[in-house]
Amino acid sequence: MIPGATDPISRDGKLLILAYDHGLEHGPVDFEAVPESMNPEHVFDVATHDAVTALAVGKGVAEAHYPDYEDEVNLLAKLNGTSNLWMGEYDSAVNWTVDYAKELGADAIGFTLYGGSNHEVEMAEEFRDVQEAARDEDMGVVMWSYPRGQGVKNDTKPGTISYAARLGLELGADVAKIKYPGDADAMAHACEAAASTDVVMSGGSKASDEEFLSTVKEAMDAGAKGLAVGRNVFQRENPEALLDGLEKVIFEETSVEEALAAVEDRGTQATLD
Ligand code: FBP
Repeated sequence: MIPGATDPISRDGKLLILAYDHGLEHGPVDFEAVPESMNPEHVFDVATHDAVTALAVGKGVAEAHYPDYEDEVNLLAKLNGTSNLWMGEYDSAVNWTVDYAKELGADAIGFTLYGGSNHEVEMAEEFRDVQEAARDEDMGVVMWSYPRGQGVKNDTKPGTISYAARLGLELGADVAKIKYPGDADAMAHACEAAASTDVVMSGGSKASDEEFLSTVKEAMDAGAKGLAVGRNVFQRENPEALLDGLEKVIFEETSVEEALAAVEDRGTQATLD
């Protein structure tokens, strides 16, 4: 990590990245819960919430929609990604270059690395090119560090998640986005393993407000610098309410109870409106 690299996508050194690359990674099925989330404009609007420090999207969505939001939203260009329509060892296509992301107004770049895949070597070499190009442009680098594939038996085992966090440091990411390893001690170990690379927790499938905010709180207390979340925000009818709660826990370091009260307040307000 180089000093200041995450400044354009963080607030007080903390990050809340809204991820919206699911249309590519999972397909439109992820938008069924809240049909308006199929339209990128809906999610760009959500990303204007004060709590969101960057929106992570792929090339096509950025090209079509970022020009309308460049004054209000920080862009994290997710450079590689692939559908789940094919079968085989984990891999991901590099769909756009750092230069093109910069041209579209990106503030930082994101890249998935599947450590443990039979394609890890090629992916790490692709990451090298992207990371060095990002350094030339003074852009921060966020690694989606997801150990997966033939070499990995359990991708949320504490030792595996700590290794994922460490890969972020070793390969030159400013931020390593990792899955929550199940408990606070394991998360603290992963944050230690990442050393000077910031760690953010990956959101996962939709959970209740209380469950999700409690896990985020645990991760923050264990040393995480924030969150990169998709479904837990855009699969909610009132995503702004949960973002109010996340803002409390992440940036104001409040208790979960206080964060839940903020979620409820916004819900009540929506009912009155
Ligand atoms: P979620 O918060 O919805 O889990 O999003 C985080 C993310 O990394 C997305 O950027 C990506 O599309 C998705 O998870 C990948 O999920 P999976 O674990 O199925 O590969």
